[in-house]
Amino acid sequence: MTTNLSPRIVISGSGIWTPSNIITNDELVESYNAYAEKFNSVHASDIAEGKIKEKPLSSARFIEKTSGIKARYVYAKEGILEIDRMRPKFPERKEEELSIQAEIGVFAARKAMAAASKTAADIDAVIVAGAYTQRAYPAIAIEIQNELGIVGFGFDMLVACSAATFGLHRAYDSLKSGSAKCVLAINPELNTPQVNFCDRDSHFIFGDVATAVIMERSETCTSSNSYEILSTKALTKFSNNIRTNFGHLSYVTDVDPFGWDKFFHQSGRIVFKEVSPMAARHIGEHLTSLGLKPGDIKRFWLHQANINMNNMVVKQLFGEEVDEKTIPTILDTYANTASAGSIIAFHLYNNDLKKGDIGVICSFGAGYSVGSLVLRKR
Ligand code: CO8
Repeated sequence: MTTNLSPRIVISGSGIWTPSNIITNDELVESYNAYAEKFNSVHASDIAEGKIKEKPLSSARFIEKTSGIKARYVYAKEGILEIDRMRPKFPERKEEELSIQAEIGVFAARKAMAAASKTAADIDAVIVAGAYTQRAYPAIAIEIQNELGIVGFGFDMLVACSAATFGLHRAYDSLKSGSAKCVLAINPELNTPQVNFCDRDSHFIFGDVATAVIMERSETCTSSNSYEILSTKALTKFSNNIRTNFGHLSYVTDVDPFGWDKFFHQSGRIVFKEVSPMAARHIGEHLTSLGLKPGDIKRFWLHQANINMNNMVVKQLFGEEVDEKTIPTILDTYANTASAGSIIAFHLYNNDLKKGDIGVICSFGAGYSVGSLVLRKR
């Protein structure tokens, strides 16, 4: 854990790029159910003989009740709702063209730079942090750095749902140590290509988005809306309960590179039960280390995987439920956007805080991983 030694480090701007395509629960369930019914009819005899399992039907009501998700933004709607495809269709880009992830990252980055009143010349480090990058190298961060004309260094890092907070931790450490003077941290979360839209248990969970944050030393900050970072704290504990086996080794292990285990899969109920107390304990300990109590916190910008999970985390922290304003949700419109969720919540719900108000950004998910930052409005 790091504490508030000088120099002071601030978040001076954030930005978000939201895809223009929306898929509602009703649309998603209608196409999944048509797919499942066709599958069951085509495989009727194998199902009757017990050779394969019948595909169960999905329900929009179940999705909203158990997760809080009503719709999701997606990079490409085409393909997801086609029952003979069941995956998005993206155009292939040439090597000379800007890659898709770099492009959406740049959209969000430009907004964060404008919010922080920064030009490329002010920034000297770019961190791309997310659940996936579309290739191993060259790093998406270096491509974005080139596109924006930033002189310095850039790198990619993957920590699933905690990538954004862990990326901000790296930005904070770089600024504290002096290895960077202004960091652009970006989360270009393209999740729908890793969703198994044929799986009832997970077909509804994810959406696409890109978020970005500018972090710098307080003496260079000219933003009218900035937050001092009082402290950062990270924790990981290995678990197979949220996993993807997609990767470059599939080529040499002679397995189907797109088999079911190569997509996002999880034991959702177990994750819910194990990660909620882990996150509550983490936040509680972080606050205690700063001499703070949950009641001192004006806003919790929590990871957005499940509204019931967030209510549970806060109930465990406070010992009672708190009002929606204290824990804003964006799940209804964005669904789970992997690491970007807590940053979307921060971006959309921080303007009303007053000088001196304290807030907590906290993510939790695969790994397992939990990452938090305690912020004070300047
Ligand atoms: N429609 C109707 N019924 C359904 C559906 C559906 N779509 N899905 C499941 N059911 C059924 C189940 O089969 C089960 O039936 P039965 O009781 O007969 O066995 C019943 O409904 C209850 O199922 P669950 O116990 O699974 O339901 P839950 O109440 O637990 O809700 C959730 C399921 C919503 C998935 C919930 O468990 C949850 O949100 N858990 C937390 C998970 C979480 O936070 N995971 C983090 C994942 S994100 C992350 O770490 C980043 C990964 C990287 C990004 C990946 C991008 C692709």
